[in-house]
Amino acid sequence: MSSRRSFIRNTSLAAATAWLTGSLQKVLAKNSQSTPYTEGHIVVSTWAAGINANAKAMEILNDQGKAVDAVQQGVMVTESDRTNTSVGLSGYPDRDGHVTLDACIMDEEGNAGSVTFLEWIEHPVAVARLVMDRTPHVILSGDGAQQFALENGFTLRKGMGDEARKAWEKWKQDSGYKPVIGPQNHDTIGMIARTIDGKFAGACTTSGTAFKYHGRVGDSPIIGAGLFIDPTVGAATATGLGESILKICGTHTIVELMRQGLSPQQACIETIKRITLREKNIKDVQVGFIAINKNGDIGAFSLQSGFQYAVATKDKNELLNAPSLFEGEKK
Ligand code: SD4
Repeated sequence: MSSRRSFIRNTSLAAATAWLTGSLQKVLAKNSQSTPYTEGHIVVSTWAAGINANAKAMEILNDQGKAVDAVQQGVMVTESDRTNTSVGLSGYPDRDGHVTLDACIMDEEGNAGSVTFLEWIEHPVAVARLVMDRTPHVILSGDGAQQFALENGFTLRKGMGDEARKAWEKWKQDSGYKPVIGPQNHDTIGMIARTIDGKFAGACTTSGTAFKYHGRVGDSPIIGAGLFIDPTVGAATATGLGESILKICGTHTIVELMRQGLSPQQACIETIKRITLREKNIKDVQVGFIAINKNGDIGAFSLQSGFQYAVATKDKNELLNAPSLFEGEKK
């Protein structure tokens, strides 16, 4: 075990907090520059699956499509990817064997739609879009969300992915039916876009934490936690342990910090810092944030190392390693 880990474990919260603050100052000094991309459309997504999703989103933007259509179509690529066990119907189930999906979307005016705890629908983000466009509400949940989807032409696709079923069967034998939420296996897609004319949109979609309690909803479909856009300021989205993100309204915090003048990178770091001040077992938590502002400056930061994000601009679509507070820890 690293000395840093044992230090955190064995000291009082106050001492650990002081240590973390010092550590953060060093990290800030090293990583506080946002990456500037001033020209053209920009699409940024969490994790490696973001590459294919970004490519689709860029295609739509380059075809004069709207930012909200670009992010929706972009993350739908990941929702349909049968190899992804964190997003869509091939995702890991909850502890009772239900794959329950969470998703949300926001457009250039700050309108929002969301679905939580939705079963057997391939594209929860598309349902979230209709909640935004066709209802007076922001969130529909569970059976009600499914009923709304069916009324709007979606069909049920029952079943579980093969890999997810195998993992669940193994988990049932090994776990004593107790969910353990750790830093691994986070591959949720959050996507944010800024168009050439300064408009934002974002989407976030997930099957949530593996083997969670039935009924658990994470940060991803919650506006201000998993995704937030202020049309006059910028956009942010999140991945990782939803409980930690929810407790500090992670993406809303980032956008508000950008409003106060912080760069996207500084805002992501400061928001990670808030999590360190809240969580007792910080080494067991992974959270990653990405953010973008009006100028097209991009920020990305995570608690543990291993968080990757995909950035698509005029000439490139590349996967980057985000700087993190803790280096060399498991993701
Ligand atoms: C959740 N934030 O449900 C999601 C999990 C996640 O990559 O990001 N996985 O808590």
